[in-house]
Amino acid sequence: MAEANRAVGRLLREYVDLLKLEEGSAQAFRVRAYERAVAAVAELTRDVAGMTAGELKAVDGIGASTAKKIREYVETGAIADVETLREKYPRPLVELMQIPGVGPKTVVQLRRELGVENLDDLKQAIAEERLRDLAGLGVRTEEKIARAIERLGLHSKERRIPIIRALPVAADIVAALSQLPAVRRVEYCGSLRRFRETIGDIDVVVASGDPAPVMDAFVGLPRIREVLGRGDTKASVLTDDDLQVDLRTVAPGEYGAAILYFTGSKAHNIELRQRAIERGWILNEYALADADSGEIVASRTEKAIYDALGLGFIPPELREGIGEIAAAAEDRLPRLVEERHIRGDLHVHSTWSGDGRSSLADMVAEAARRGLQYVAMTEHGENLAINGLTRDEVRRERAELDELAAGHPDLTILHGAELNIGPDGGLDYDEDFLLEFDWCVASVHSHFDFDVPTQTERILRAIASPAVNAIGHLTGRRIGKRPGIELDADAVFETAAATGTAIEVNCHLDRLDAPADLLRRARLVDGLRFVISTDAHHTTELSNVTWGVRNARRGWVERAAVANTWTRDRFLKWAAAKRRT
Ligand code: DGT
Ligand code: CA
Ligand code: CA
Ligand code: ZN
Repeated sequence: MAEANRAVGRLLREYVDLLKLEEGSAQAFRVRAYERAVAAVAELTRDVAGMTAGELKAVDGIGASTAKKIREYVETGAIADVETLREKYPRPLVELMQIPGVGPKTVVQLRRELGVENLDDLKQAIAEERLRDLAGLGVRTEEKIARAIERLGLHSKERRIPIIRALPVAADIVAALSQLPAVRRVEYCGSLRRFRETIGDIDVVVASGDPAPVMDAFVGLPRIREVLGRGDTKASVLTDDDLQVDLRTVAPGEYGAAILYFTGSKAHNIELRQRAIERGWILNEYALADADSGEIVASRTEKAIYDALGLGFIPPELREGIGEIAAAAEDRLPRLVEERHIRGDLHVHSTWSGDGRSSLADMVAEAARRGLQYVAMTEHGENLAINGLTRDEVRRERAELDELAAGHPDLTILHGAELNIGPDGGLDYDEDFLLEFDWCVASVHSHFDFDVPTQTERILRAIASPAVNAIGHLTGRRIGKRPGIELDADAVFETAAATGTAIEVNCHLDRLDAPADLLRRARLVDGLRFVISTDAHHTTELSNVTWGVRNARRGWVERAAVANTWTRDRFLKWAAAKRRT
């Protein structure tokens, strides 16, 4: 996506949040209008920087005032209305809206009546039991908010950024630096390269024989708000949306040692260094070298260093110091899934669903264009208000799919559904109707607050249905925004394995669900299968498979356990087997 589109998208998203506070409601007309504009900009294939106001206005979802703001950004690098509201509503106040149960109206009320300006103020007000006396809140709400703060792990001191915010910024920086003639290699490292779901700061490493122009270019990148520090080979900056980026420039011959060191994790590095010491070597960010003579053993590539230490290459997603080094030493690292292994996508929406944004024909064509061998179209079930399909609509979609299939002889199209797991584990439609589908995903879309036994029970009941092939986005979390449901994951995995029900790895960057830590437990369960599915609502989202694969890798999931790496025949036979039980 063009740099300007990304920047405009971010500013408009920020504007939406600010407007919510200004209007005191998330449903206000202006808020809705700009939300549509954000979605429209995200889907634009043209660079907004080259579009006239007239062309912008012609885009579905972009009105006259948005078009004007976009032009303003392109011409001046800022949007005055956003700046004005930023003054009025500082970021710590805006961020309170991330807490489930705290909407714009509540934030405004907390500020007006209790002087709450940030998370610390809010925590203190809760500690003093002052929320319960506010109109419309009460003890229950106060407790709910306290619990949400706790479960989200919102600590004001150690602020972590959801990966969905950090990754595009890092990708832009890497792309910009890679254009420079002085740059030989460049990569983002740190927790982002390990694919942690939240990021403290972004670490970028460059190989260059001539660091000065690289440093100049880095601190001069667009959207840098502040230069925190700058030396000959090191610099730290703050971006305009408050992300810290550290850059380190090294000689090309040290690049492997540098990216190894800056990828971490710290625990992984410490174990590696210990292994080096046992061999009479030292390992640092410059090289693996002999402790006495200083002679370099390896430094140019990570692989050379791992090889010298008697380990195979350890993929970054595994480098957490949780047994991966011992596993590598004994040659029993998991055989991880890779994007090129993926042959099918088993969770895809179209405009038949209320929240789908590309037509059925377009989604199927894109799946074919991407070279998939099988795809399941899984619109929402009828119990999901607004977005779900009636029985009649299901049948009409099936007819349309039958017609589309003729145009795509190399793609097997499954007619599926994404069912809603009800509060008691009930599903949409009825069992006979469900068994007419080729494939069903069942997901939790409501009642996130149940206790562990109730939550677990409802999912086990869904798994018991012969129509349910996979459990979608297992915890329902939105990283940094909504904590997942609490459940007995091991019981779910055991039952899923026993019944031939897959656990989905949802590819949305703000979901990455099931989370990697649960996947590490799941992968130990005999016979449990996974599907890595995009849950795409637009053609562009089919490419999100990259993120699901990286999350599965972080969860130590083996390729062999991922059902949509299998050949079409094997997959179809397996999927059909459960539906016959
Ligand atoms: P973050 O930024 O909190 O999400 O996590 P990281 O892992 O990106 O940590 P960061 O940015 O503090 O440092 C980047 C990498 O540099 C880290 O993963 C390992 C390496 N590193 C930093 N400090 C130390 C240290 O004191 N000892 C060792 N062995 N490595 C370190
Ligand atoms: Ca970092
Ligand atoms: Ca750092
Ligand atoms: Zn879905």
